[in-house]
Amino acid sequence: LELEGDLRRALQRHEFVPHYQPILSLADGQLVGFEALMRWHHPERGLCMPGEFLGTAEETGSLEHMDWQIYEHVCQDIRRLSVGRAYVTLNVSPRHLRASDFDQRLLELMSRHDVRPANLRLEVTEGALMEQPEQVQACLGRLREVGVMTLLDDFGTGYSSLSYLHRFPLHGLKIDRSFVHELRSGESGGSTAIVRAIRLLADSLGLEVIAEGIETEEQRYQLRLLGLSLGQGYLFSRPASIDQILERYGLAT
Ligand code: G
Ligand code: G
Ligand code: NA
Ligand code: MN
Repeated sequence: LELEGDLRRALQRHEFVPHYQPILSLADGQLVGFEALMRWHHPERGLCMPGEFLGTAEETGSLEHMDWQIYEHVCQDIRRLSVGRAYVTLNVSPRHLRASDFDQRLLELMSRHDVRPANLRLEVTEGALMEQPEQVQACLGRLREVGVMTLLDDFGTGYSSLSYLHRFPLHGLKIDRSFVHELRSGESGGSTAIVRAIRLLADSLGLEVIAEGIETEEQRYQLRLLGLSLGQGYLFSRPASIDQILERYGLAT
C-alpha cells in the first residue's frame, strides 16, 4: 500500500527514467541499437530496479503511466543515441498494448519529438499477444506499416506457440537469457539444441534474432558458432544512464 502511494508520487515528480543497454553485432562489436530499461530514481533509496516495483505498478494501474514517462524520455534521447542506423527498443506491457489507442498515441509522441520510425522498436512478450489477439495484431500491423518494428521478447520461456511467429507482424525475436546462460562449450546440451532450433526457425520465417544476457566471451563464441549475429549482455555493457552511454560512445551531449 505504501509502495502504491510512492509510485503515484514518483510519477508526479517524474522519477522514472530509462537506462540503456547496447545491442551489438557479435562479429565485430558494432553498435546496432539500445534497449531502454526502466529505472526509478528514488529520492532516498537511490536507483530502484523494475523487479522491486513492476508487479505493484502493474496491479495498481500505474505501469501504463510509467511507461509513457519512459517513452517520452526515450523520444527526447533518441536523436543523440541513433548514431548511424541505431534504434532504441521500448518494452511494452501486455495491458498497454491492448489499449485501443496505443499506436495512435505512440505515433503522436514520435511526431512531437520528430522521431523516425526506423529508430524505434517495440519489445512485446508472448503474454501480450495472447489476449485480444486480433486487436493486438491490428495495432502492431498499423505500426509496422509506418515502419515501427516489433520484437518478441524472452522467446522460449512463455507458451511459445509457434503460430504467433507468423500470425503477428514481427520483425524478430529475442532469445531469453536463460538459454544463453546454459550454453557450454563442446556440449551438445539442451540449450545448444534449442538456440540452434530457434535460429533455424527464425531464418526460415525471415525473422531477426537477438541473444540476451551474454555474460562471457565463451557464450559469445558459442552463439556465433550457432549462427547468431546480434546480442546484448553484461559482457558488452550493463544498462547505463544516458550520460554514461553518451560518454562511452563519444556522442555529443
Ligand atoms: O533490468 P531489468 O531489471 O531492467 O528489467 C526487468 C524487467 O522489467 C524486464 O522483464 C523488462 O521487460 C521489464 N521492464 C524494463 N523496463 C521496462 C519498461 O520501460 N516498461 C515495462 N513495461 N517493462 C519494463
Ligand atoms: O525481460 P527483459 O528481457 O526485457 O529484461 C532484460 C533484463 O535482463 C533486464 O533486467 C536487464 O537488466 C537484464 N540483463 C541484461 N543483460 C544481462 C546479462 O548479461 N545478464 C543478466 N543476468 N541479466 C541481464
Ligand atoms: Na525486453
Ligand atoms: Mn528479454
